[in-house]
Amino acid sequence: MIIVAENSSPDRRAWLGLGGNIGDPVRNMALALKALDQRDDCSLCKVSRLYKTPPWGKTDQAWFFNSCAEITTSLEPLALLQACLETEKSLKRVRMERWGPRSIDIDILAMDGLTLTGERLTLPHPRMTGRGFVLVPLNDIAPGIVIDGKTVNEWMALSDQTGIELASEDPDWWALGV
Ligand code: A4P
Ligand code: MG
Repeated sequence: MIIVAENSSPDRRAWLGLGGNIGDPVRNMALALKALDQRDDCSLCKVSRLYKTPPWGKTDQAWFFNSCAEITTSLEPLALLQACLETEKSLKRVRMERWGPRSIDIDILAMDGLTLTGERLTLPHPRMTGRGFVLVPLNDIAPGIVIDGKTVNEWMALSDQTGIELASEDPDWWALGV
């Protein structure tokens, strides 16, 4: 017999962009991925390799580490945003200036088939198609998903990847040592 829980919503795939440039951002990203995976309403499916990237937007700050992950979730978009913000907070992120230094940033890049424009959440992430530090890791795990009419792989080919370096060859960088 199959029992379907009342009020359960179907799982959707979502893609997250993670980054940080103060403290120990690699450890923070690993802890964030584990924390999300431990929730009943999210499970981690794929994690990109780890990249070191020059700062975008506000350039007089330390280089970033960046990665991307694919999860499945039963959460509605705003609840997933809340889960990401709570995870950032639990890792002691303090919001200071826009595009400025941060111990951890978790952006929702896209959710399966959803387009949304709101005060608190815009999907797909409005600036993702122009950012090498998002597209290079996302291309590791989801090269074929279509964002604003082009695949991630096509957007990546059009993006500026100057200075982006692979920081670890180990695909399980996030599973180790934390
Ligand atoms: N928000 C709206 N849409 C979304 C979405 N799709 N995902 C709202 C997540 N949040 C979304 O975010 C501000 C608010 O945006 C959230 O509370 C949510 O309601 P924030 O993280 O507090 O502010 P922020 O990150 O400083 O600003 P913003 O515009 O989100 O910056 P980004 O786009 O996150 O860029 N350079 C490199 N190399 N690597 C980086 O990771 N990151 C940034 C920050 C700048 N330069 C970087 C990197
Ligand atoms: Mg952000």
